[in-house]
Amino acid sequence: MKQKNYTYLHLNENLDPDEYVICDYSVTTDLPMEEAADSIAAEQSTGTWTEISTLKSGIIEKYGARVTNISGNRITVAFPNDDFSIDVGGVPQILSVIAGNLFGLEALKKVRLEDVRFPKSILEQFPGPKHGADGLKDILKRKDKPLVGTIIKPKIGLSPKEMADYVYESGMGGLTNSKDDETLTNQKFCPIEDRTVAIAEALDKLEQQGIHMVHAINISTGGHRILEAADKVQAAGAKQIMVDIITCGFSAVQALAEDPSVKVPIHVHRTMHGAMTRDKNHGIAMLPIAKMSRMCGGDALHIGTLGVGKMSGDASGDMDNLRACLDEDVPYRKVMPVCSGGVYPGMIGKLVEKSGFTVQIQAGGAVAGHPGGVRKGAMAMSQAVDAAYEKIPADVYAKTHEELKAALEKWGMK
Ligand code: CAP
Ligand code: MG
Repeated sequence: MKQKNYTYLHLNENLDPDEYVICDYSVTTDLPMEEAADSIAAEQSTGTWTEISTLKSGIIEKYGARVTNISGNRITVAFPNDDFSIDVGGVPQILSVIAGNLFGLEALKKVRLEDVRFPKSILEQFPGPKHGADGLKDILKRKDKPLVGTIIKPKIGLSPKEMADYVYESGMGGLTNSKDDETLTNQKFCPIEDRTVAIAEALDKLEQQGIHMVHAINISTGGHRILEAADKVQAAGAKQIMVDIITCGFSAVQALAEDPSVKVPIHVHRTMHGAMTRDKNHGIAMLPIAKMSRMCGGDALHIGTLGVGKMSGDASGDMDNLRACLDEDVPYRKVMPVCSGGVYPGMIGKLVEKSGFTVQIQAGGAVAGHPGGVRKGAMAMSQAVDAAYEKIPADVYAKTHEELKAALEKWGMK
């Protein structure tokens, strides 16, 4: 009898997935779930907390969100395509619809956006990666094995020359990638142009020895300056750029990916995502973030460490993120999934067993913290990836690889 009063409930209705943006939410509430779902659909589409005289007939039918499923505390809400802006490809407005006011509704204790499925017409508005996982592999001339990289540590405080030396040593040790850390951008102690030039020289020196490596320069800055920052570092020789997608906004990545002047791959860091993703009952799961990062054109994306590293996150959620990077059902190139955060050689076997070989494995502490220094730290990481690729346990491989052995002695096996 109640159901009749729930304006937005269309349970078990079969909708054309090309006509709606379809979201799954988990909801914690003392209200009956029907009521909670109805209030979310109302708030995020045509309703508000009371009846209103301006809601003319037909508006709800055309533009109202439809709750199509309730299963325990999980609900599915479909938003008609017409609810989204005709200014094509705008993440901010999409987020305001699917992940806006609902988080603050007093009637709900918690709400989490778990997943989103976009119709073809919206997917086609976005550029997707210019290079993607395959493009990165091509640039690095590394066909089959996982990429293996480092985050230069300490995060801040090194000079351009010290960073360039670090990159050179990493390349000599066998790493394919290195990157700035998320808090390093353009500080006095390490101006971005000087750093880019110094690192480009180190990369050239490696290239002359047949070693292919890229370093991602963190250009994260205000949206009004992001393209200018990309131009500046590309002119200084950057081979890859990095953007902190949550702090800069999805649109920053999209602006870069859509601009023809940006030629180099974009490494997407997700610092601050924990504020949204960590509470399993509230916020936004990483999966929708991963999907939108790919839509906006990120070439590589941090997805977590599949349950083995230092950052919170669980294996199954991280695997969902990985699949969102590699999924072939969307009209984009694949994204290189990046596993980073407390990674050390003794855990790489387990990691790669789960991830497969299309992955970039990264370590900061475990490279700079190796007892033999950066080059040996890089060698140990690279050896651990080789061992995983050949499906040889790291401790067996370490018998003939002393750098790996030293790393296992320091940090153990996982
Ligand atoms: C890793 C890292 C990355 C985290 C972010 C750090 O360094 O540079 O920012 O991986 O985690 O500062 O912690 P270590 P996530 O290898 O020294 O841990 O990718 O999960 O957002
Ligand atoms: Mg970091």
